[in-house]
Amino acid sequence: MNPDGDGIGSVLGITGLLRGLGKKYALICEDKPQEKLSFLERFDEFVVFDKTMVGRLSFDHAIIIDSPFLDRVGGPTRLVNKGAQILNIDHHVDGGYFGTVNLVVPQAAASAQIVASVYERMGVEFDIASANAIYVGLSVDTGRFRYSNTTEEVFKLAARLVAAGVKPDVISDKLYYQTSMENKVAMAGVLKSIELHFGGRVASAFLDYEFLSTPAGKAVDTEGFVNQPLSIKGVEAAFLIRETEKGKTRVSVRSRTGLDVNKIARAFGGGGHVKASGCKIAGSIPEVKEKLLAVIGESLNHR
Ligand SMILES: [Mn+2]
Repeated sequence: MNPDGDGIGSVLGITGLLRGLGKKYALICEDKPQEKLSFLERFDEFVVFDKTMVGRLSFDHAIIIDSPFLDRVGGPTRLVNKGAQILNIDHHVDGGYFGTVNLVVPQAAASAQIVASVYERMGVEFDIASANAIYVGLSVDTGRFRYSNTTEEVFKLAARLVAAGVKPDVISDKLYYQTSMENKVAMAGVLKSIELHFGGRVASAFLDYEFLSTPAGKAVDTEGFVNQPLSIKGVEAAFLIRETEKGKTRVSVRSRTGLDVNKIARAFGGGGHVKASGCKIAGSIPEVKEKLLAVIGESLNHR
């Protein structure tokens, strides 16, 4: 569901291995992959799940990448036969270890890093399509090589990918510097909505249904918007509320001091990473904001 650049990059990243081994495969996800990733080779191989596939397609082997729980995969799990072998590749902190084999490495910066390690273990060279895809996963999940997960290992892998032919300037441009006018309008709305709480330690922002239901609102990719409230001096944690339907919201929560936002998202049935998590909360924007601030306030008090 809603695969990000690491999810898509990792899946495309492993196709080079599968091809090399002469395997037949299909790339299936619940939601349409982000258009901005369409520059990646083999992107067109992705198919979006639909119910008519059930019974028509079935698999005895599945590789599920960058998803902490089987629930997060959605419809495609219905194509996996009972007793099938599942390889679970992931780096989420509290993964469900739902695979027959679990290649779950919470210390990894990105699932793409784990995919790359499979190449290395098998002694297989990266083909350029897979190298580009793995680089995308690495770049997206390290916040453009900026977060604290940007380790020596990450740079060493990036260097190997560049040696394999990846052009960092080209990829950065495609990923981050080809936004739409709608994106700028939405960003303006986010900036206008920013509020500070708890003496400036927490910042909130939102996009309401009135905007998100317009054609411009529907077209916009809000990934990274939460970094706007987060990047204010003194702010330890920030959240962005997106009212996707009347009375229903999707929330992104971020921290830059180690305040565990995974715990905060989990309080609402969501989850993710210590510094980056998400959840869905029912209610109007003011209600959701109040609920979140109550839980965040608790966490701040316990520090
Ligand atoms: Mn990831």
